Amino acid sequence: HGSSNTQANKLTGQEVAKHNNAEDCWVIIHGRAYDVTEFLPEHPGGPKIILKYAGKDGTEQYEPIHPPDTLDKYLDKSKHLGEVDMNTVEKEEKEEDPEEIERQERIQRMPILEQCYNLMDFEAVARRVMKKTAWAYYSSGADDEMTMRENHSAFHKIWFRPRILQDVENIDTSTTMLGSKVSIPFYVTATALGKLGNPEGEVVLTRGARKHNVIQMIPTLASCSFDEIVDAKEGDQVQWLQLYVNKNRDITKRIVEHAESRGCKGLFITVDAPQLGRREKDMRSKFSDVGSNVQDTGGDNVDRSQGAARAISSFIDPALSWKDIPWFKSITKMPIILKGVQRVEDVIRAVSVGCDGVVLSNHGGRQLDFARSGVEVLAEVMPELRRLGLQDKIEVYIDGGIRRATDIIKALCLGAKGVGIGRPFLFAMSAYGLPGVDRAMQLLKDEMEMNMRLIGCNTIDQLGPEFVDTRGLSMHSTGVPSDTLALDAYDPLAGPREKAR
Ligand code: FMN
Repeated sequence: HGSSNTQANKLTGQEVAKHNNAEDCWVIIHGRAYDVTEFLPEHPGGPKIILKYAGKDGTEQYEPIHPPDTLDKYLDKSKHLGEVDMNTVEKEEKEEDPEEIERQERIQRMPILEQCYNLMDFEAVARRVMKKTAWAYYSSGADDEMTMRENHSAFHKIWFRPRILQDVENIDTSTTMLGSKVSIPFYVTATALGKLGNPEGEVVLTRGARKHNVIQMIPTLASCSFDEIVDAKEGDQVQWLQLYVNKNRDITKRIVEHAESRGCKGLFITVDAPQLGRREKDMRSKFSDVGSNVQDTGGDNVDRSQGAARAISSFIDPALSWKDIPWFKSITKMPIILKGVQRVEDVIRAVSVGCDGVVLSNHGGRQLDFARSGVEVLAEVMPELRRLGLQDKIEVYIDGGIRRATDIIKALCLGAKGVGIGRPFLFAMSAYGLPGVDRAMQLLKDEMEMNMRLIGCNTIDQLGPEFVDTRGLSMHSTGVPSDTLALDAYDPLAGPREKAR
């Protein structure tokens, strides 16, 4: 066999099906067969998941997790066996999965897009229409998910001190981030595996970002290839690169140089993930997905069937340290920003080693549980930077839990240059595709203009600490006791309505 197979001489499904075990394992991906026997132990996601598809077509499972150039990059050409006549491949008798049937029914009754009035609404819809595994990967946080929820609720501890009678007829929300002009100071932060939520993947976010003149940060672990995401941009649209640093620095160097040559305007090195956090929702949903017939194939000492996240991130270098920063500066002219800084000492150190920015972030609550929210750290960082006269030496961003324009405004008042938003755009994309992303961004813009007006500011540079009351910010326990009499009287706001049956 091997490369000698010509178009006319396609492999048959029966032929491939013979190679169905750990000693002799072929799989079909996108109509082509591959001999992965020797690759099994090297697969970052572990051999089990491949063995589940030994002798079969694994495309559906493979697709969202692997960028299109993966096989060419990592599997020797001699193992590419050529095209398969897909008519001869036995179709998997898919059991009618009752959960899937229910999901399809829910999709039929999905609220129309116009029923989504804020970013939380997209999340409520996505929860009901996404595949369980995809929802688990996107929505999960680490351990007890305390930090994940704190990210959002931290904003509820900051209140406004608006000013009045300011002539707020004209509002301008534009500003610059790392020197690029943007129409509103939020960016689409890096989130891995876009195709879990939408078959087109991250390019949908690229198109949404272009329409609204906001910046997109491209994840190292995108489902689309890096070049596909860059090719999807138009004109002088700005993109940044999020970098997971590989143990093999040659690979990292190639990624960075390539990103710079393709016009990326910022290098965001993720520093909060030397090991991936335990996201139990993700792990549980994956575990049930690995069929019982492959539970004891053996040969794999490390159990890597621990959810999508851990499977794809085993290359990340836990030895990354401050000592590496000068090397990054030597290989690129892009501004260098540390993503995932969590205390003021490290911001000051970032300034001293010549970083251009930091993102105060805890990875959306997916890493260290009980890490503080980005906005709380921001309130700690900015007064200290001002005291030391360093506030103009570095751009400070935050992400995590931002769902309303008031959240953005609070961060800007406290001194952030901009904010990153992750899950809301994933959920908008998963539920409604590009129109969803478009609407989510437009809703934020509308909220932003209205709320700037209501606190009495015309432009971003007018926002400052005098507009917020942050006295409650350090409180990590619950706030006021609930007024139980009021609970009965209060009508909770309802989510988007489903269409009639
Ligand atoms: N951060 C990274 O630096 N690299 C990643 O590959 C990455 N993947 C993510 C995947 C998902 C599904 C989510 C939700 C977050 C991911 N993050 C990643 C973290 C985000 O960049 C960001 O810090 C976080 O999502 C912000 O919180 P929010 O989702 O509440 O807006």
